[in-house]
Amino acid sequence: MTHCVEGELTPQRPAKTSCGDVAPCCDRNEGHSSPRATQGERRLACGAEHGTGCEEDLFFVSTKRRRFLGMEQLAKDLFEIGAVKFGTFKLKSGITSPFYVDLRVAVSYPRVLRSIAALYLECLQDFSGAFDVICGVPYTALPFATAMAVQGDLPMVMCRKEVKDHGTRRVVEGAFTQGSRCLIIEDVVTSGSSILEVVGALRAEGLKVDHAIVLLDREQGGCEALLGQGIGLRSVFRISNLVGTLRNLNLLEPGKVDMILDFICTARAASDVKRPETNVPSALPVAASSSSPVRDQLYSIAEKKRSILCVATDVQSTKELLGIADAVGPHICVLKLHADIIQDWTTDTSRRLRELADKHSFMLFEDRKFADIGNTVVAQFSAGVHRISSWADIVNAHAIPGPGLIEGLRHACAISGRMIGLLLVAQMSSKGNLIDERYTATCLRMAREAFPFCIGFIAQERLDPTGKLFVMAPGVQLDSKGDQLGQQYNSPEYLLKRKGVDFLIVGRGIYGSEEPAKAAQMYKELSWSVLHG
Ligand code: 5IU
Repeated sequence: MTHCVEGELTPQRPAKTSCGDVAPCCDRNEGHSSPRATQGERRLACGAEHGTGCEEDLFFVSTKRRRFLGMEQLAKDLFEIGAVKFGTFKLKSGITSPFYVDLRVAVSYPRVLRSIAALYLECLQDFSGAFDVICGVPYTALPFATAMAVQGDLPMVMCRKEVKDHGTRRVVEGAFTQGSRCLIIEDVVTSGSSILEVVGALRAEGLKVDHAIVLLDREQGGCEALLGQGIGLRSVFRISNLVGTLRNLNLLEPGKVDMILDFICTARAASDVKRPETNVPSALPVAASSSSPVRDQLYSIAEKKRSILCVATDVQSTKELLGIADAVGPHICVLKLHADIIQDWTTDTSRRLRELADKHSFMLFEDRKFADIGNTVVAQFSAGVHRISSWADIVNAHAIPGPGLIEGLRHACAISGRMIGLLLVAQMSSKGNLIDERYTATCLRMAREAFPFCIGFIAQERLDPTGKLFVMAPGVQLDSKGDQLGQQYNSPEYLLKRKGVDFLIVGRGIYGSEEPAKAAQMYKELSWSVLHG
């Protein structure tokens, strides 16, 4: 599995030596690496063994702490040597940015260079794969990769930017064999294009490349672009967490921090949200194992039943609900409901609904749209008449209360012992709704941070270019443009082909029709053929 992650959150235990000692690949007390890995251990400490003893847990905690301290010190150093500046800067693209990053100056500060190498080496421990060589992206990352190679005792290759017109005319210098697994080292990622250039050259020479580490991710879509090309990116810092660290160190005023975060969000919205309306490929092909069991189950059902259809059942009695569920069951991958509309809801309703979900193989989506503080949603999710966490497979929430809400739901989900996926409401179908592009972009950021618990969005267009976070779109009907209360309908073709959504939610178009089963079959076949025809 490859995904975009940052350094401090998921430290792994270090590799063990052959005699069983814990042997960190970096000497963290010094903040730099110890060249303990031998030739034979050159899997770069990626195959870390996980013990169960409590000493190891203590080690785990202190590893995390050491990494955090290393990052804090480096953030301070980068600020002090002027590698990261805040003010008003005109970028090459013409955009005015409130921050500027130029890591080239780091080569003049051996201690900073050592810290950079040590933090890259720390990141290595988070990979589950193995690497034979590393390769720095020219030019700024070359000294970084070299320092890392020396500190970590890692073989390196170099990829030329320009090929000489004399001599060997080699593009990749150094010792490697066909199929050697290469890890890319980069200083800063914006769009990901520099990394992709090097990946192309390395792959053309027969090296296998599927991971990169970057010191700083500017959070402008590079991570997703790389993922789209099969490159998993790990970053030591993302710009938002570098800025947060500097604020915590009192090196940045809160007002400036807000301005910078606004800039990051707006720039990301421009790269993520404003896409051309034509030829947006649907994400269904991105069905490979995603590390989210709920997402994987949904995609597996969708593929098996050849259905991307979710039926919304806004009916008021258990009898109607179960009747529709049984009728449309064979044609859908998800049944969406509002339990609070059902007048005679009992635990028997949820039990029988689950039986139908299992019988026809569809998932249950409670459209509860949680929107309160974390503490309250925990209770709304798991207690009360509906006890949603005991039967739902998917729930949704508004992002407006902030990450505490997501944490609360995740916590309640863990307590329930069931696998439940969350969708954030990032856009609405109703006329005059108050959601704007910035809010949507913030939802995207929150969802990425909450993956794999958060698996996607309720929205009207594709938001995550990689398709990992999918979109279910409500407001779908063939025969109507809307209702009297602001609902707006689009056709399956428009939403799937032009807007790149992944699943369609159809309510009255199906449960309001004379023959819901027939209508469901029609929407199922139509949407599947739009997608694959
Ligand atoms: N729904 C919307 N639009 C939204 C959101 C949810 O229609 O923006 I968020 C829900 C409401 C209803 C279903 O349960 O999706 C759509 O039903 P109709 O197809 O009957 O309009």
